[in-house]
Amino acid sequence: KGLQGKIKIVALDLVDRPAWYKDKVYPENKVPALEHNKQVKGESLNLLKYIDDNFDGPELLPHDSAKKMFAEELLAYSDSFNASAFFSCLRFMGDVTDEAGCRC
Ligand SMILES: N[C@@H](CCC(=O)N[C@@H](CS)C(=O)NCC(=O)O)C(=O)O
Repeated sequence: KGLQGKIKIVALDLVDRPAWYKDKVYPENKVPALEHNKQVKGESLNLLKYIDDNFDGPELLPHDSAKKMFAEELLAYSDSFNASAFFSCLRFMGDVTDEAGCRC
């Protein structure tokens, strides 16, 4: 989208998240989040829509409704995958393959 000069990216270590992120930026304590016009917003899909609505440049989401639905399904799936599998695997909390519907 060409926003490198307009949006400053702040990388976080999710395994060792700094307290200021939850306390002062995004109480949900997840990434991504975007601070714009003194407001902090989260949720990847909402952020894609927000960025498309508020910044110039190529659209991040497709206009075609079938493709848009696919993008929403993909993000919903990646949410459940991340929640149940990815982070659990990282923390070695046991077998989560049934919950995630996959082998990791
Ligand atoms: N529904 C949220 C999910 C965000 C999310 O789960 N982010 C992960 C990283 S991909 C995270 O911050 N996980 C930290 C945690 O769950 O403790 C979105 O789509 O933005």
